[in-house]
Amino acid sequence: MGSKTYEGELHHEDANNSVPTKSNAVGGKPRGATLLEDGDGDFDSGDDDDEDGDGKNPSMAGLTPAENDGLEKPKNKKKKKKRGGKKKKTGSGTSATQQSFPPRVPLSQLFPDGKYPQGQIVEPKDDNLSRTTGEELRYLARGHIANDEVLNDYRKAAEIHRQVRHWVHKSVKPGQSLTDIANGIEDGVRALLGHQGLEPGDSLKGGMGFPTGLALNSCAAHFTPNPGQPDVILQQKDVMKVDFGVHVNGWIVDSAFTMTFDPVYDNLLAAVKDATNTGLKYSGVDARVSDISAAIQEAMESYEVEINKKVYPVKAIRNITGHNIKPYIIHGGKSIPFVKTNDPTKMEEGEVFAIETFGTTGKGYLDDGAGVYGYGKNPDAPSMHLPLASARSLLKTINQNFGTIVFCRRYLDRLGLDKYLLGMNSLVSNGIVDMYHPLNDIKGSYTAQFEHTILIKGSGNEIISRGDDY
Ligand SMILES: [Co+2]
Repeated sequence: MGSKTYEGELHHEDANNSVPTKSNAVGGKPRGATLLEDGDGDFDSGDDDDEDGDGKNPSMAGLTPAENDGLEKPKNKKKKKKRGGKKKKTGSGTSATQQSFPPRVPLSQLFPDGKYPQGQIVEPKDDNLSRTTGEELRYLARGHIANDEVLNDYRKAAEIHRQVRHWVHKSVKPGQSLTDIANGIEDGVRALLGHQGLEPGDSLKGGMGFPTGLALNSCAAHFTPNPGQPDVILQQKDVMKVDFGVHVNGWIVDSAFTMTFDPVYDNLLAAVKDATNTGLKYSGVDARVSDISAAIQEAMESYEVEINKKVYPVKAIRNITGHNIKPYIIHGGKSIPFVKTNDPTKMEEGEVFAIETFGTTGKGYLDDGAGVYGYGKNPDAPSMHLPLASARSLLKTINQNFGTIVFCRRYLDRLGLDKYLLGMNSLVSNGIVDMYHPLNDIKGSYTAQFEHTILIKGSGNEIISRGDDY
């Protein structure tokens, strides 16, 4: 899920310190790296010292069609894929059984020892080295007693993401409706988590990290099917960004890829994949946002793509960014643009980032589209008396089921809610809930996205959502 920057932000940031890109921690103290040789490095939740929670999240929004139809919707029945708990080479889990197709076997059954495979560990670039003393390591360990558990939760969320997207790669085809695809992804995630999220509090233990994004063509991000609106059927010529999140105890894996069914877009996808991998490579303790962004842009804009006999330079989109992630908060206040900036903000030990990039054949600037993508409770929501009973009861439902996790109308419908729009409008107008809209480049353009979640650790960053697909 991308973070939309405020309009013009990138142009004033030199003069204006209050933009989200640099919301905190300019030159923050480097903290040490922790690391154990088995790769179970401690990992600091990053919520200790800079939780200013300025909640300056860029706007997001979403929109559109679909009807909500139930939960279970296996699409193509294909033969079972064997892929029991796909393991990364370094994985320590053992799979007692295999994942089904569509995926419905809870991950805990595939990894009976409860240890989930680690992601890709990458050496930090030399110029981002952080040095840590034993003393610092002990300090971190004391400060973050739940570290191993947190890391394991994170790896579980990532493995669920990989297994569910494996099903997407194999089963999603033109002719299917976006509602069916979204429901299929969400049914898979919830089944593997073992949390259907139908009882109060259940989806706070594990659930969708944000509304499943299925953005087509010029729509770059923040589109999810909504109940009661005309459904959209995936076409052969479409470029679809599949962006979904999985959380375990609030630790959100945010990872996305682009699907196409026509090789004409291959270079567009290659540009964006390269840009995202470049961003990941430049990430690390003490890495500067400005350096990461410049490297991303250079990689992205070294490509061109020919579509319908016209050659387009691939442009990096200027007003949506990667972002850090905090527990239950998808946009933690730091932003990683895909275009050059002078932002001196650094990544810090223990932080989590969603490194995503978007490339386009359009103008490289996104506008809010019609409709709604989703809603998210503002972490700094004012507490106030709400005169409207429907707003009060809706807020209670939100607190019980989502907290500050972004959700969409389909997620409310499956809880049995209806007629909540008036209450929602009241929550939005009172600043308690933020609303997100679809983000579109110009009509006729094509946009693509790739995204991974990376844990910043001085001893070796962990691209936790890395798979053999992207
Ligand atoms: Co994201």
